[in-house]
Amino acid sequence: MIRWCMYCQKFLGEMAPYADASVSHGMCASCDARLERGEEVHAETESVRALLRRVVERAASGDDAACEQLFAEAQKTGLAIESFLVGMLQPALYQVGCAWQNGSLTVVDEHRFTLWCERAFAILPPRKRAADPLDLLIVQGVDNTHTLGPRFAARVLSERGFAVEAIVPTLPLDEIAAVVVARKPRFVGLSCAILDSLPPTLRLIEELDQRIAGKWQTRYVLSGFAVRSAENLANLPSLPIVQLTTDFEFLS
Ligand code: B12
Ligand SMILES: [Zn+2]
Repeated sequence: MIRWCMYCQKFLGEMAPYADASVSHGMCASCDARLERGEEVHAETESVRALLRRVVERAASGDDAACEQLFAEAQKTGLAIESFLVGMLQPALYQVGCAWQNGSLTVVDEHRFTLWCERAFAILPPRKRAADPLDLLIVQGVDNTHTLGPRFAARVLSERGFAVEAIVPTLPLDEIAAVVVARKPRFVGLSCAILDSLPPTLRLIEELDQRIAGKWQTRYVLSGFAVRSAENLANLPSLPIVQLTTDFEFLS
């Protein structure tokens, strides 16, 4: 679930259930303080909804020109990059996934929508290559071709000041091991969008850990939509070196 401040329209972050794309309105600390001081604050819940609605409409029709325009508008209204990505594009993509799943949207529609989001991501101001040693290196879980998730995660975390790199598409194990040894990440994160890739990805982590033994020691996190949406991960074999996570708290 996505949370926005109902007063100033600041993006407040996500909260469980993570697979739920609906928007909930709360209050940010600064509006709370203003209300405490008795200052007048007008609840304004419509502007973010309206922008989100237009993002969904334009993305659905594959209107490339609107892509830059809507990002510019988002910036004009003071939306940070994280708010645009996680507060707007991500819930829109989650909704598209549901619509595709329940048959109200075709694969072609879904591809058009995704391409639009790729474009919107590509027009973000460029970011510098993260310096080594990395806080987090994100690589794809086994058989995961969903590349937006790991790239969004890396961008959001670098906006927050962490040294994060996401490498997509999938790399062979030897290449992953070489990058880990070279870039010395505190954490290696595996991204899984589909449930079926969780068990083989745990095995991949075990192999990777053996491969880098004696050269670099790191910790592992497993995340992505598969982890966020799973109702029950009890059947998943537990691996002491791996932490399953639905958010970015492990970094702080
Ligand atoms: C776009 C899309 C595709 C595109 C991907 C294009 C691309 N370049 O990425 C394509 C068409 C390739 C695709 C293919 C498939 N897809 Co698909 N796809 C989607 C869709 C609609 C959006 C994905 C997305 O970009 N989301 C937005 C991103 C930003 O969100 P996110 O991935 O959750 O990432 C965030 C967090 O999870 C986190 N995060 C992600 N990775 C990591 C890693 C670390 C370390 C950390 C800390 C955090 C983190 O940070 C991100 C930012 O907040 C989803 C719906 C959904 N709910 O996500 C379905 C969805 C993921 N796909 C699904 C399926 C079934 C498939 C296919 C099997 C369909 C098919 N029959 O061919 C194939 C599988 C391909 C494969 N083997 O991977 C299902 C998965 C169901 C399941 N639970 O297993 C979903 C959920 C749709 C649905 N509702 O059924 N898909
Ligand atoms: Zn506020």
